[in-house]
Amino acid sequence: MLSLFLIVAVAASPLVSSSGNYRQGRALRLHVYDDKNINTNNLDIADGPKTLTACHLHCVENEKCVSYFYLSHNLTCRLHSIAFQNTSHAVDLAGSAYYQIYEDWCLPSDGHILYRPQRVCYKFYTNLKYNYNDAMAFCQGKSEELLTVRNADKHGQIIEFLKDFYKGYHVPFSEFSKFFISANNNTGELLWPDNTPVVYTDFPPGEPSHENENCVTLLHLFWFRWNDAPCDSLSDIICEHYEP
Ligand SMILES: [Ca+2]
Repeated sequence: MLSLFLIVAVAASPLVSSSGNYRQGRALRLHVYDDKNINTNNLDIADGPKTLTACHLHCVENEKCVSYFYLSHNLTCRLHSIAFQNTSHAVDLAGSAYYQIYEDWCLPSDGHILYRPQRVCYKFYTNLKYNYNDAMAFCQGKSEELLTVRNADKHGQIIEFLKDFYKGYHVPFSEFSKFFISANNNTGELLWPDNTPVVYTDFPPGEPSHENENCVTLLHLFWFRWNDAPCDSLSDIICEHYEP
């Protein structure tokens, strides 16, 4: 499903742009969502009818806005806090169109997702299974870094995205996804790769469980809260880069 989605996204083209005092937010229309609608992860329904351009500006002005649905038949504009990644839970709705916000340093056409409040750009890889060292090398090979989660705001955005991403999938218990973050405990203290201590954590009760678990994953089973895990276990990958 993901690879098909990305191919469709590449074929789309930016239709709306803003200028002046607004951030350089532009919007990519994802035609795979034409005449479909998703009414979750809502930020706001703009009061009164809006033109498409006004809807776009309404989103760009709201830093938390990642994407929007626009309904041409009644000029309705609805802002969303995540970038939807599949249509499995969309409903049919004639005249509905879907747009994702991007900036030049973070392009949805190659599968990246922009989170403007922290000026960070993510890409999710769910078909790869790497141990920690290979995950670090994989992201560095793409001139990116393995995911860091230094605060609750960023973690919350990732959780919201991942919960939606997996909503449409049947996931057997044995295949619950997990994503390494870049922190490790190899020196006896949990550190980020730049050797700064990990301050924000979100381990549920019973974790960290420690034994030979020097790396950390966001675990589907825990709704993407933290779990210490062996560094040689295999994980899906989230790479990221910050605004240059
Ligand atoms: Ca553990």
